[in-house]
Amino acid sequence: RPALRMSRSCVTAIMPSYILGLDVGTTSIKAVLLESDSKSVAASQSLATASDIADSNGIKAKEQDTARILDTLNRCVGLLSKDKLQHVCSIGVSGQMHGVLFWNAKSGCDWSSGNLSQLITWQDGRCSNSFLSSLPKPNSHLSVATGFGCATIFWYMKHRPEFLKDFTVAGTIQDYVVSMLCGLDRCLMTPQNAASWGFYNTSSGQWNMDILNGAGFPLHLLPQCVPSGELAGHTRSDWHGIPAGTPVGAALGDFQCAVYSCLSAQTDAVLNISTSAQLTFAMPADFKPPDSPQPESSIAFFPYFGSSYLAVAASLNGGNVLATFVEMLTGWMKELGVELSEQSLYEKMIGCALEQESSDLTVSPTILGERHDPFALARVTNISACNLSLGHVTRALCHGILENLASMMPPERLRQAGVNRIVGSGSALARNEVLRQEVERVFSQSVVYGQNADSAVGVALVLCDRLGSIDGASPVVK
Ligand SMILES: *[C@@H]1O[C@H](CO)[C@@H](O)[C@H](O)[C@H]1NC(C)=O
Ligand SMILES: *[C@@H]1O[C@H](CO)[C@@H](O)[C@H](O)[C@H]1NC(C)=O
Ligand SMILES: *[C@@H]1O[C@H](CO)[C@@H](O)[C@H](O)[C@H]1NC(C)=O
Ligand SMILES: *[C@@H]1O[C@H](CO)[C@@H](O)[C@H](O)[C@H]1NC(C)=O
Ligand SMILES: CC(=O)N[C@H]1CO[C@H](CO)[C@@H](O)[C@@H]1O
Repeated sequence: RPALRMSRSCVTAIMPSYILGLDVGTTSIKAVLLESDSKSVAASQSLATASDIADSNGIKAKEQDTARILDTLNRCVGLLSKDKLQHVCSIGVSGQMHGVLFWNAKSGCDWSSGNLSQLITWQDGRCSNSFLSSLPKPNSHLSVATGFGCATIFWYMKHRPEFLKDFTVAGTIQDYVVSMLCGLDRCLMTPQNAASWGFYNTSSGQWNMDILNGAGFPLHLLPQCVPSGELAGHTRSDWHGIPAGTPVGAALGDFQCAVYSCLSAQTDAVLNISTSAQLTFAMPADFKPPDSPQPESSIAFFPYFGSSYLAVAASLNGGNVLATFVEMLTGWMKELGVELSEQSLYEKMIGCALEQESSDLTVSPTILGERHDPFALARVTNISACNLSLGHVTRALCHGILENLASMMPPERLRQAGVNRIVGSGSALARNEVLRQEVERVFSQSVVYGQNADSAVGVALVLCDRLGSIDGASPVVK
């Protein structure tokens, strides 16, 4: 059983002490040092992993080279000051959810292990809809999609059973990092990551053992669950100057940690608009999720800390819609023999929309559909001869992005949940004033900017907040 108590060294140290937060993302690794008293970021490094493996079998695989990810992680931590690393008093790890990799318990406690699979990521597309519908129905409020750990394991079971024979342990990439740091001979997984694999009941905190067993699933590959916010163990040796015996938190989900980094009150919601867009808030403590998956619902409930949940409206259509619009315009201009860079076009376009305060033109911008409604593609309506300027179209496009999000998570619903403030985050919001104006127009809550959702900072904060409740339960919503 992992040690549940936090070392007191963080509290009593005379030297400033730090918490190392690591995020193993889809494209990059981020490492931050959080000063434990002030909770401020003292240092931060990030490196691209460039670890994608080409899909040579034509099975729509999305895989990453695990050795490369680990090498990048080690290089990234190595960029932090040795001086500060020696005063790290705990380590938190978050990372990309849903994905799975396999390793071997016997060789498992070794960074240079030969028996380590590639990472099959959340973007993997090998499980077709017909394959997914051949799987048993999960006893969970979350449905199973391609790229989810359990679906991927089912796929190997059916198509390449010999592959699984080489491995005794499975987990997400962030779980693997924790296993390596602590020298564990198995995988410990929090509900945040377990729920992202499918076939996990978040109410009982258990895998769907009977259902999986009935389908011949290799049960020995299921990780052992520990509560989110608990420790997985202690570092088994010195690592980049961080002393052996440093407590390590069980790995968390990147989404929950990103939210944790900027959700400072139960009455806040987090709005993130970068490539895609998400609006999230913490449900009241007594909330229980529905009894079965609700694929047609625009709101999903992800386990947070303790028995609490985040309500999430995740739209596929965010900054990417504007990027597509800019591409379309530059494409047209090129065809017309006019050269203008995307950057200057973007700036001009935003300038025009700032002058056009509103428009009767209506753009429903869902060029990618939405998960709950994949075939509802984009539409432009209410077109009149006077509403066709670039300012009108851009204004309507930005308004449409927010209207779409508000249709998925109505402002009224936020109000009922007691949310009175929206924390705005993400690159598209940061660089686009029109989008910010539309947030304030579409939602009645007050909006604050400037806090950027960051998983590495979030996971360090989780560990830090645990220090205040050394003998207490898992961290509550701050
Ligand atoms: C999960 O387990 C709980 C407690 O055993 C049960 O009440 C619930 O119906 C199960 N299923 C879901 C989807 O929560
Ligand atoms: C990997 O594990 C299998 C099964 O335990 C073993 O037969 C094989 O030798 C291992 N390979 C390496 C490179 O360690
Ligand atoms: C914000 O969106 C980006 C991509 O669109 C994602 O990587 C990041 O995790 C999101 N953060 C939150 C808090 O949802
Ligand atoms: C369509 O445009 C007209 C005039 O420009 C406006 O009066 C009307 O409210 C618009 N309809 C919608 C649904 O926006
Ligand atoms: C906001 C805006 O400028 N709306 C104009 C759209 O076009 C109609 C005529 O078709 C005008 O009356 C509106 O003022």
